[in-house]
Amino acid sequence: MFRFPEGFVWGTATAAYQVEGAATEDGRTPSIWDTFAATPGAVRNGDTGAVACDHYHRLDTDLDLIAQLGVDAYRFSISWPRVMPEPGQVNQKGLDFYRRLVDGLHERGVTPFVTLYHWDLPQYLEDRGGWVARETAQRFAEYADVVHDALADGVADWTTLNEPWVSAWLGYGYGLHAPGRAEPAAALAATHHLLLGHGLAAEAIRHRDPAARVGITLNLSPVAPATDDPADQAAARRMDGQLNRLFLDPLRRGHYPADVVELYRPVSDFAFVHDGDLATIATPLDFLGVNYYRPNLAADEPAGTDPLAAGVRLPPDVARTAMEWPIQPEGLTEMLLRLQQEYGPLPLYVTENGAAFHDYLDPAGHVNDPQRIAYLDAHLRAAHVALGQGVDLRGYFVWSLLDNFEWAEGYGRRFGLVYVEYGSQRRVPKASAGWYRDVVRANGLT
Ligand code: IFM
Repeated sequence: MFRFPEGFVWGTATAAYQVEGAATEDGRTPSIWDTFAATPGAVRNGDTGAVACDHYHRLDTDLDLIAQLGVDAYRFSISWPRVMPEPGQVNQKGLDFYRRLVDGLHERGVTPFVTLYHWDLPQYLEDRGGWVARETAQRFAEYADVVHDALADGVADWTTLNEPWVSAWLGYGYGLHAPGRAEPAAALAATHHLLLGHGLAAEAIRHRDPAARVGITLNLSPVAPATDDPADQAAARRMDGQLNRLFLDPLRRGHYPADVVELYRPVSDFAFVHDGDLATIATPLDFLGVNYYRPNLAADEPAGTDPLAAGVRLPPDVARTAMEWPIQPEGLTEMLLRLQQEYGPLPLYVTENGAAFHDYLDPAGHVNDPQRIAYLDAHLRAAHVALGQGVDLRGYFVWSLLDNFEWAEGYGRRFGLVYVEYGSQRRVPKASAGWYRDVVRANGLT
């Protein structure tokens, strides 16, 4: 029996733009994702988050689905342009939605875990430079203050940012996510201002509420060289630097990794780093959230899209998800152990883990998803191995509660425990939902 410790938090998660819809209702203004999704060719199939899972109008149904899973906690994000639709303006109707969400969770015995930023920057801030502009970090702290003020009596666990690597590098470095810029120098400045925003927001929340638990969630993934060739080994070090250490080192050690700074010197003078910033960024964390999906294999690729970093290779002969991501649960054990050894001691949560597969509703009205059950089962065992080796892992959240808008991949990639039939908005819990409910009830796997 793979039992988890007493008090281990079992959860599931979503993010505002991926599920809410109601993009123009009750005062919400566009985020960078509304703009990006409206750009021809940016999102597969021209999909947008305008309706998504219509969660904004189906809150009670979705709260009941969460309750049926029997989870302890639900991780969701707040839509910044719903809460602050114009510079300096607070939208009470937007806050009211999250109040109902927090209250509805408590009524069902579920603890809310709030993420303040899951990629939906107000477009009015992007128009002033977005995360490349230092001002955005300050605006983020003000927004954190507003949300905290409205929800603090119902929320103890606050995550500032979700996956700042994705915001900075997919959004500003490679142009694959909103706002669609492809300039490494912009990605570096965005990285710094996101981390600064995290630090300022954490300080703002703690100033108001010393008992608040404040953390950040990173997408972390071990990187191995594709071959023994020293060039590939160097590429793996570069990729690990950009993906993992560029975020972990400033947050946990108060400095950027020297090799990554050297790597990017030709494109940036790092003048955006001001005195005192790194002390703010390294403000103590109450927890670190880890989003784990896959490991990476790096190959030297001087002529690739990111010649300064490395090319990604897929390991041969390894099963993959519908995202083409290789399935390697040992990577989760490896990452959790590394965090404990190199960056600990620190309470950790797996704030996201899950997989997309080609799910479909069968004629009997069921969604049978044995591959997802196998994926989650294997990753929970991998997390359990890390626990057994002393890692301070406090909880695990399945991504995601619902099938939803998978960013540049649109609705074609289904990560949910619950199937969403988008035309009718009917929800059908998949076989994995029943499996997860049993795991939570037993507090482990047999
Ligand atoms: O859907 C995303 C989520 O928004 C952030 N982490 C990864 C998930 C799957 O790609």
